[in-house]
Amino acid sequence: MKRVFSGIQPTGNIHLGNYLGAVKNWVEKQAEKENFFCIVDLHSLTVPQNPEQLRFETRSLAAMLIAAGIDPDKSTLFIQSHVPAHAEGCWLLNCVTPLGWLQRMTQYKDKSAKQESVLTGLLDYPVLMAGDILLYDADEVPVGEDQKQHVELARDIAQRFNHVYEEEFFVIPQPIIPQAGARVMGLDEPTNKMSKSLAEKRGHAVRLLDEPKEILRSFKRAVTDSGREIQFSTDPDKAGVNNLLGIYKAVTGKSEAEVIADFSEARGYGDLKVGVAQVVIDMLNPIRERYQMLMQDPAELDRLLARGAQQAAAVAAPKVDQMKHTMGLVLPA
Ligand code: AQP
Repeated sequence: MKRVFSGIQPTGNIHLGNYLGAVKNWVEKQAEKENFFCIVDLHSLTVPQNPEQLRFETRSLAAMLIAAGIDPDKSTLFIQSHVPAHAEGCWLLNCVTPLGWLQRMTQYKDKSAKQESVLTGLLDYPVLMAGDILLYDADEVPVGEDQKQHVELARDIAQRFNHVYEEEFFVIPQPIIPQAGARVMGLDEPTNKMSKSLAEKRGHAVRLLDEPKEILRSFKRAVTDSGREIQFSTDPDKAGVNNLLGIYKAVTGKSEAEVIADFSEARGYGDLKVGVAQVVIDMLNPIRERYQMLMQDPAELDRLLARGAQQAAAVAAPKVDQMKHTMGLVLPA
């Protein structure tokens, strides 16, 4: 059975992009793989956070993932900071990773350009992520398109470690990018990806906890173009329509031809927007209801997360000890 690792930050506002690009695929393949799904709270500290809010968002995300279909009996679901091997692994991998590799990362360049003072953690983000994956000897890392470069860096770091210290020490992981939903674009700006940090902006994102009325409103406001043709297209002027069709395709699992056939009677983009909103609302309704139930029992959530952390540590702690030994550190007697 292939081993899977993937993570998600507890930074609030989990949106349709996170769901279609990552979580939905985790759930669908859950029974076929050995899974480690991690709430990467240490990653979220790479930009300033409100401590109370972060604590709330961490439990809220756990509830959301379970509500979305992650079964804690089939998958190991845990909080990154509960397993100290992640922070230790990051330090050890920092000591084999050239600085230039990190400075070249697109996400670092984008995010640092938007901030006056850039935290060291933001530059180091992909090394922490590499450790997350490599500590579990994960074969596959299902992520959205935006994280592909980071998984490729994790491969490079693993290869360098294997070359410097011990051949085949780390499994070289593969990024798994979904065929549909890999890059959901902002509804207000369909040439940029839907993003958590913009999700408070009206009409940008569909958040998984949005009420049906709000979802419909967001889709009705979606930016399209002045035409009428409902077709998949790579033309940047048609990015809005393409995004709506892409969302419909990812939600329904239909082929492009079937998607277009579903809108053959549409009288214009208005019908398309309502049609897409409807499938999204139908998909999210049961998830939102389950989430609300789970949030009523925080003790049970904490219990599940503690069990997940134990299962994760049973794999990650010995691996980090092997890393230390391989790198020449003395393990405690
Ligand atoms: N727009 C997207 N389309 C498809 N997949 C996406 N992912 C993120 N945005 C999209 C995927 O969601 C998973 C969890 O990512 P994360 O927790 O690291 O989220 P993020 O990248 O912080 O989220 P945002 O929305 O991208 O936040 P900001 O505003 O900080 O840039 C990953 O697998 C990711 O690929």
